[in-house]
Amino acid sequence: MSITLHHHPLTRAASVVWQLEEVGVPYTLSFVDLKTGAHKAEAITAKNRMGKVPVLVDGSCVVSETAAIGLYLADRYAPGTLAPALDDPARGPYLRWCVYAPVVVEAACLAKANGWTVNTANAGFGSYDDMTATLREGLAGGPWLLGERFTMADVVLGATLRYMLQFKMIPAEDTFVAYAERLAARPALVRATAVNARSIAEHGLG
Ligand SMILES: N[C@@H](CCC(=O)N[C@@H](CS)C(=O)NCC(=O)O)C(=O)O
Repeated sequence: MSITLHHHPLTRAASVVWQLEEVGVPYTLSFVDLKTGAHKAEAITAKNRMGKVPVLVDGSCVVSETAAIGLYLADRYAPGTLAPALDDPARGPYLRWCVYAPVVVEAACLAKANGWTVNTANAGFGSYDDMTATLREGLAGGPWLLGERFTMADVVLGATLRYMLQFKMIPAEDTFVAYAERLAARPALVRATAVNARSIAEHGLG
């Protein structure tokens, strides 16, 4: 089977390149030109009705949503390593952190950045301060979310945290910065950054 990532290097698709490099499977990038609206054309909307990237196609399997793509790749290509096995108790926290990134971290950061006033009891992402405290505690054991074990949860949540730090949507506290530095040293992230940089240059996005 061949894997194609519908990609734009300045989007969340960049972190799927990191996911792919971590699992170590061959893949092809298919550039989606957001400027020309290519993501709203049928080639993409037939695969993801949202008309958004990333979209991953692996043979007859189509997956969208960055966290879901990470979960898929780890289960399919790195079971027992990047994805804890189904009967491993670590599976619980693993799934929790993968879902926490888009559902809580992203949403709480967006709410704060945009000054949205929400009822934190009803809003699933709760309060920004509870979110940062949860992350702080989650990373306290380190070096990774599951302690000594690096998993796809570190890629999914780590990519979100790196983005939030870059755009100052999360405070540059030692715990968060040190975690981001450990992630930046991952050879797979170094390779992914080079792949994304080549795509930026190739498509004149620099
Ligand atoms: N929840 C989706 C979000 C995907 C998303 O918003 N992608 C953006 C780029 S980062 C996009 O395609 N935006 C173009 C548009 O919506 O017009 C995920 O996590 O993958």
